[in-house]
Amino acid sequence: MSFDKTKITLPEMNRRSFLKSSAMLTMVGAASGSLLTRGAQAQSGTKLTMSGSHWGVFRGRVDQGRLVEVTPWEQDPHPTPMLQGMMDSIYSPSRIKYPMVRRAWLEQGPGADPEGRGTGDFVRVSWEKAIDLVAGELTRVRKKYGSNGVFGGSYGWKSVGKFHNCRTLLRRMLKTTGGFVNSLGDYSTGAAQVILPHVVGSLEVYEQCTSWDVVRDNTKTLVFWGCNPVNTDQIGWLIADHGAFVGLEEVKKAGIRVICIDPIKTETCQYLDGEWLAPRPQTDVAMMLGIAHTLYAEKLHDEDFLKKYTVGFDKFLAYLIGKEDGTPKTAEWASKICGIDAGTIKQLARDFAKNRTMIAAGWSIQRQHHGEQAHWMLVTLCSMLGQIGLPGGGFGFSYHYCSGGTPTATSPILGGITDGPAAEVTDLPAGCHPGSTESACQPKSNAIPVCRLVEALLHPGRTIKYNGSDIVLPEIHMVYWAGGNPFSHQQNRNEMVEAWKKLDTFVVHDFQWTASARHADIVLPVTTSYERNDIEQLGDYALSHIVPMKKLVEPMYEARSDFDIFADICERLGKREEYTEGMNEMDWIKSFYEAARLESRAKGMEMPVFDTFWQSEEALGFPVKDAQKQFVRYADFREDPLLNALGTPSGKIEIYSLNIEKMHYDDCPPHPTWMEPIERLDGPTTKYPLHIASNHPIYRLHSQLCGTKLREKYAIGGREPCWINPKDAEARGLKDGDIARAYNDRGQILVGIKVTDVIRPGVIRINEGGWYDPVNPREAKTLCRYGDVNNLTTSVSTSKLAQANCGQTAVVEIEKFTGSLPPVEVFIEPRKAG
Ligand SMILES: Nc1nc2c(c(=O)[nH]1)N[C@H]1C(S)=C(S)[C@@H](COP(=O)(O)OP(=O)(O)OC[C@H]3O[C@@H](n4cnc5c(=O)[nH]c(N)nc54)[C@H](O)[C@@H]3O)O[C@H]1N2
Ligand SMILES: Nc1nc2c(c(=O)[nH]1)N[C@H]1C(S)=C(S)[C@@H](COP(=O)(O)OP(=O)(O)OC[C@H]3O[C@@H](n4cnc5c(=O)[nH]c(N)nc54)[C@H](O)[C@@H]3O)O[C@H]1N2
Ligand SMILES: [Mo]
Repeated sequence: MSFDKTKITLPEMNRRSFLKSSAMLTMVGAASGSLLTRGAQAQSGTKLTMSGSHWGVFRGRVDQGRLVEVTPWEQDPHPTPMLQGMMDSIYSPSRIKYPMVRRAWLEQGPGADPEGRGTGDFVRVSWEKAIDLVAGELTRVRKKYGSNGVFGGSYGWKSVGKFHNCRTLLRRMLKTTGGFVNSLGDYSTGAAQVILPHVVGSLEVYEQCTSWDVVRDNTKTLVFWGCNPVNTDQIGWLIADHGAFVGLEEVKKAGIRVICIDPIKTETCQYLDGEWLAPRPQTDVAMMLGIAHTLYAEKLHDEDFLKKYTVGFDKFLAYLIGKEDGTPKTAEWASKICGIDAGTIKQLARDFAKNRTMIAAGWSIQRQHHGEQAHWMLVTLCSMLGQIGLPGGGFGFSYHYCSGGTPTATSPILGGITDGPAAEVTDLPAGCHPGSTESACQPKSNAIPVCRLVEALLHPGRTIKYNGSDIVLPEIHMVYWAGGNPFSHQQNRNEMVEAWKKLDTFVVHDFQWTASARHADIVLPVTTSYERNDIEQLGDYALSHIVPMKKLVEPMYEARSDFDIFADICERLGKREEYTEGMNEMDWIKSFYEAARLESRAKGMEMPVFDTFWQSEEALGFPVKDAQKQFVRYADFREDPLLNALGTPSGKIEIYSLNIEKMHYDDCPPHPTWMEPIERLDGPTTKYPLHIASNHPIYRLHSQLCGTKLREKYAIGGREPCWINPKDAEARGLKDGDIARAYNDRGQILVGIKVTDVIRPGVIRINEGGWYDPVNPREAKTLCRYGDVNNLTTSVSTSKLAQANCGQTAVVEIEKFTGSLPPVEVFIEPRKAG
């Protein structure tokens, strides 16, 4: 089976020009001492405007007010094909044109005909009216139910930009006007970011990794454990820098041994000619235990490291060798669970111990039931190997995300709009500083774990456990979303649809008719970031440039920016001045830049005045110190574990956690433990024969860009693709191009079949982010005709510790669809809207 369609190659041309220009820039910066480095000027004569996105820096060419061409920035080492979908998002037929209100809600009031949500019966209203309705409803709900009646957690990937940060702008509006319920954590690393502070004293998942240069020069075995950087490093939370692609290319050139542990032979595995091991999904902890047991049995573990840098190995050991529960976690034991043969597991232990080994782990392995255990067990395994803090050894939890491992530049932190006075921020999770806008760092009071909103709607007043505390789920009557797509990202869609019926009001800001907008009562059309000005940094880890994000085209139809909409709502509630602080878009952008300029000066660098920067059509570059290029994670801890103690209670790596012990959670024991998920491939209680890997999509950012022409690159028969192994396809009489129905007790979706041997038998792949397109929204568990995988996933939480989502926990059956095919309708505006 050829893989060409999805194979992402690394263009040599771009790479060479990247090296040339970056070398030149460093020289300019070094010679002048203060003068900052600047990119090449745009060719004179062409009207190119610079901006940036999750997909990278680009220049847009505008002809008669219309964006006609998007060119990746010359210094992008590996532009992503997704950039080409961006232009279409401005002009796609799924664009929301006007403020819209659901007819029943408008005519009969909040909460009317909740079953009618999603049927598309909207009425166009004026902006004036829409603002009145939203402001009025906020007042009504707060008066009747208190500020806890309004949920503004509004999780999502929005767009880049320090000013038009719609989620923060929403919280700012809700805080200014009277409070709301916030969300805790995120969907990406919900389990790992709660357990790892107990284990290594920091969130770790969003921490810089040992640099790619150090890996290239020192690592002998590079393991990608559920980790696919060639796909997932295409995007950034800030503007994507794509530095990891340079690192991957170096790894390939150096000929380092690569092992990929993944149910799919990933693009990364294929690019690096890696050895592919495909365990049963959700059994990684068992496989790691098998490796750990072999290390111990063959005396390959590093006792000195364990003694000096960790606590609790003895207690874990009792479990590992079976003293605690009578079951030694041997390679043979692990093999029965994970499906990798015992000989291979043992050999991995020997190879890891013999050579300098770096384990790069992705996050899918913790986005599953008992997901906390995976990263804890990986840290434990790496502690036994004793290479943490050595060049090219240990673990890295962000190589696949925002190009972790790309050295960090010496640059100022560019501030952004905040959600209000920091003084109100109390009771912060460990490792967070007040005023941080990170979702992991929101105060715990008046906040619920991000994926528990559905549970709160279904069971208001219920007390749930969370990381050692009790949270009483509030009684929510109004949900307000800006910058996310909950009808895409939340698991168990049909349960969610039921829960939503309890709501009086659902308000959504978006620029496209997503499933969330379709299920809203009030829909407000916003501008894309290409229709407004902003400013942003390049590279979450690299932080190498400050990028002017200049408006390319005028707002389409009646779209307005989130900021302007919220300012008007605040005005209705008498708070405009507090909200805007008397400043407009350019005032704010300039203020962020000027603050960075001051910080920069303190670091001995001189940034140009704002107008020069803004007019330049260039990203402003900052130097990278050699020390950063040679960065080794945990080198300082290894060098002096007392002076550089970790943020854990013991200051060391905690293989056994007394804090977790005190919580007495039956689903999160105090040391890493193999725990059966509620369902898995070939599991003891499993009802369905196939596991779904609901991975992150290759040509989308979640649901973003699903409504664009990029869909032509991957849709099969107009539906979301489903990869399936030839054996499983044959057993079901399925062939390439067929339309099939995937189903379980939770729901059913249509998908287009792609038969491929890069996927393990027993596993199918349906990416997250396909737009939910219910055939009949009034009917329970109705068929989704496009292929939103979250109709099939479970909403169970990882455990009482993190209460995180389990998007990767789902088993299903699939069959050829023989009925008459319902046409997909989700990519145009709702039929009855108008
Ligand atoms: N089964 C399964 N489910 C998953 C996952 C999985 O692996 N498997 N992954 C999970 C993860 S890690 C994540 S992060 C989530 C992602 O879930 P989301 O972050 O909710 O997904 P996006 O598609 O990025 O949604 C962003 C929305 O914001 C809108 N938007 C963009 N810019 C603006 C703006 O300026 N203003 C406004 N008002 N709106 C804007 C976009 O049009 C889009 O509709 O999904 C989660 N769900
Ligand atoms: N192109 C693209 N890139 C993205 C995103 C996107 O939507 N599109 N989203 C971004 C975001 S918000 C996030 S959080 C990150 C997500 O980053 P990750 O969570 O790491 O990404 P996934 O694609 O969910 O999974 C990574 C790999 O794990 C494998 N896998 C799945 N289940 C298992 C398992 O049980 N065991 C093992 N060993 N492997 C398993 C999958 O086959 C896949 O190859 O990606 C970011 N990058
Ligand atoms: Mo994510």
